[in-house]
Amino acid sequence: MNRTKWNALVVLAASVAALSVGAAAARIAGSGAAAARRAAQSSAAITGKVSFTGTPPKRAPLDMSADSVCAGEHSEPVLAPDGAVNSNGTLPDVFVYVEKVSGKFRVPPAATLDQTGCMYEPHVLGVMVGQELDIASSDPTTHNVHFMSKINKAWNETQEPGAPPLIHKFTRPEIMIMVHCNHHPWMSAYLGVTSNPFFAVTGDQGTFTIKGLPPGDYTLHAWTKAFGTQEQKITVRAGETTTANFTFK
Ligand SMILES: [Cu+2]
Repeated sequence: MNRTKWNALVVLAASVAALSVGAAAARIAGSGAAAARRAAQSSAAITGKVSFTGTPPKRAPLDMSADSVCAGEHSEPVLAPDGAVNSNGTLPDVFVYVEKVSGKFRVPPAATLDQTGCMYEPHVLGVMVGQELDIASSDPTTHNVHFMSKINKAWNETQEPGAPPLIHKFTRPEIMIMVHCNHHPWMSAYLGVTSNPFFAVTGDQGTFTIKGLPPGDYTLHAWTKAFGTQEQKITVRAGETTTANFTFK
């Protein structure tokens, strides 16, 4: 075989190899997409909006004068978060969750509760039983994180500036656990602990989406600190997204 023919053969062999690698990659990607499609077709989703009617309550500015570090982190007064209404007439910080879903579900990756500007961020959050909660501090002052649980074990722990996150898990469902700072009485957060991963918290658009739910009949709950709680019966079907709205006043 002369050199030109040999080179052509090498190029041909390399092309065949590249094609088969490409085909294998496409098959893997295809099977991933197919698995995602099958999962979406066999599970259900809920989406909705939480609205508010009436006059939004007046919210008092928080007095942070007890700690000059905290006060110094804000150039504008900070309003108490509970009772906030979004500019589009919806509610933020609503904990929406599905009660009693049978089956075993994968525990979601760690959730984070931060302390920044001597406020908890987010103000309302959820974790599943067994899910890790990392409590971080971005503040150059000392906090004392107090989980005022009634069903889970209550605890409180000091966190110095720059300290690593406090890591906790919860063993039983509990709606809701108040979180409080023993050094800064204005600091509050609310944690929902559920037995399944089917929960969401509304944001500045007041909407929520819960995906991957097994088809069935459920009770959907909406918890707010300022406006009470509501629930509604809901039926969800495989491959469908059901709309469920709430209105508080
Ligand atoms: Cu604090």
